[in-house]
Order: sequence, then C-alpha cells, then structure tokens
Amino acid sequence: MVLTDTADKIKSMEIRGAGRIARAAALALSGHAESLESNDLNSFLDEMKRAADLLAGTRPTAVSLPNAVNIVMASLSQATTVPEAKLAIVTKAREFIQSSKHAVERIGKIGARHISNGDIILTHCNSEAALACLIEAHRSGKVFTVFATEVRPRNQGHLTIRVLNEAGIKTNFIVDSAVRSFINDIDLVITGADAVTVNGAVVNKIGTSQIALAAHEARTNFVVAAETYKFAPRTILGELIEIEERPPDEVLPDEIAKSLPYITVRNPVFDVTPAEYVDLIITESGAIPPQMAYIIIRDYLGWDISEFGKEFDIDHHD
Ligand code: RUB
Repeated sequence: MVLTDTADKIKSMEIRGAGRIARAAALALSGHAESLESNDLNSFLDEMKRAADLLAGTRPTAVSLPNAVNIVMASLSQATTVPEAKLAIVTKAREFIQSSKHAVERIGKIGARHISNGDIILTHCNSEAALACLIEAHRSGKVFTVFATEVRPRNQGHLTIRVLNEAGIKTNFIVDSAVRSFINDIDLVITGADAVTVNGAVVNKIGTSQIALAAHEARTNFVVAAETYKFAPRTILGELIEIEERPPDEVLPDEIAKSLPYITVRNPVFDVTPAEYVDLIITESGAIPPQMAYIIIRDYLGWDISEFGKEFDIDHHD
C-alpha cells in the first residue's frame, strides 16, 4: 500500500528532509486516490481525508508536510464525481512535485550568486536546498571549500559529505561541537529549513541555532535556503511549531540507559533560530530578509493553505 508504506518511511526517516517528505506525501495521496475503488464521492472524500491526516501526522515539525497535503487536498473542492476527484488529486500532486523540484533549482541559482571564489562555507544537516546553492556555485566554476557537520544523533552529515564528494567539492567534515572553533574561518553559513514562522524565525535541525549564534558573534553571514512552501501560515494565528522529540535510543543505547536510573535522555531534533540571527532567506521567488516572512505567507501561499476559513468561519475570498 503506497499510503501506509510512505507514512511508515517518513516516520522511520527512511524518507527525510522537508522537501523530500513533502513530495513523498503528495505522491502517496495521488497513488492512494488512484487505488480507491468506491464510486461514491462522499466515501472517496472521507477516505482521502483519512489519508491526508495519516500523512500529516507522521512527523510534526516540517511545515512542508501539512502544506503539501493541504495544497493537494484543496484540489478536491470543485470535484463533483469520483473520476473528477481522482484526476484533480493526481494532477495537483504532479504539479506540486514538479514545482517543488523547480524551486530547489531556482534556489540553487539564486544562492550560488551569494558564493564567491575562495569562500569557506559551513552547512549543517542535509538540505537539498542548501546543497543546490553549493553545487550550482561549483558548476558555475567558483572555487570554494565547505565545512560540513556530523549532525548527531542521526548523522545526516554523512549524506551531505557524500553529495559534496560526488560533486567534487572540497569539504572538511567536523563534529557538531567544533563549529565555534572554526567559525572565524567561515565566510558564509548556509542551511535549509523545516519551517519559517511569520516573524522570520527559522526551524531547522537541532544545532542550527547554536551555529547561528556563533555566526552572529563572529559577524559571519547566516543564510537559509527555503522553498516558499516551508513558510508556516498557521503561525499567523499564533500557533507554534511543534518541535519533534525522537526516541532516546537514538542518543544512548537502551542497555546503557537502563543501567543509569537517574539519567533521562532528551532528544529534540529541531530548534528555532530567531530572525535577528538570519541575514537572508533564499526562496525560489528571490532572496528576502526574514522580516518579510509574512509577505511570503500572504502572497505566495494564500490563506487557503491552512484552512483558515473552516477553522474560523471566515471567508477570506470576499
Ligand atoms: C532535515 C533538516 C533539513 C531540512 C531542509 O531534518 O533539518 O535541514 O529539512 O531540508 P531530518 P531540504 O533529517 O530530521 O528530516 O532542504 O532537503 O528540504
């Protein structure tokens, strides 16, 4: 079953990274719609709603996930028959996936312009959008060096150094705690984002905010590469981004933890970097200061995306 298979893979992090999660969810909705046999529109819609809830609940932090699900599900609003509804979902999912890939390419092109010959650039975690900037700059002939962090506890840095190595980009691999030791050598930090809130705060892999703080202290530019669908509409309503806390055994093996009854392992996997530590957010629509997050939510995402109308009984299209 494409639906449960995708939900399990997102939960277990076999599919991970905000962009990949979003595209996988869109594809799963499309596959699920095609697989449904009922010709009754109401039961089709109920079943799709159940699928949307299942996918949206797999990981709590990356806003790209509910945004992608809502974008695809919104296509059902005009359907009057099951074949129409299926076609709408399949078409919208395909459109979303294409535009998501296109957004990464655009971000790469814009981000590459912020990289100069001789730069030393630090990246954290494994972000397609951040890597697109590095790869595009390399492709255009710029010569620079990268520092990539390990990213405890799940070691996403190992994925990053493989990509950089394949591209032929010279990279230093460091443990997370070595960032401040090198920050004075770094010209630019580039990370991705799982969510950007209305006040321009960036939610990304745990450790990002410490890096931003070190960069701020060292007057090093801190740039975030984030597609517009990673901006969080519901933060306009005061809703906070939930920070995922994963199982303790990712940090400390169970057999050791069991022998230490006074020790509690905490494993939050994302953190929040305030807007004042972020110099620029590179979106597919251009590079913006974080203070412009509200404009992105209003102009590029629209209100429909988080079902404001339904929740607050407001029709924003009047
Ligand atoms: C991944 C992570 C990435 C963002 C952006 O965390 O924090 O920096 O998701 O990635 P996890 P991308 O490994 O826990 O999913 O630019 O690829 O969307």
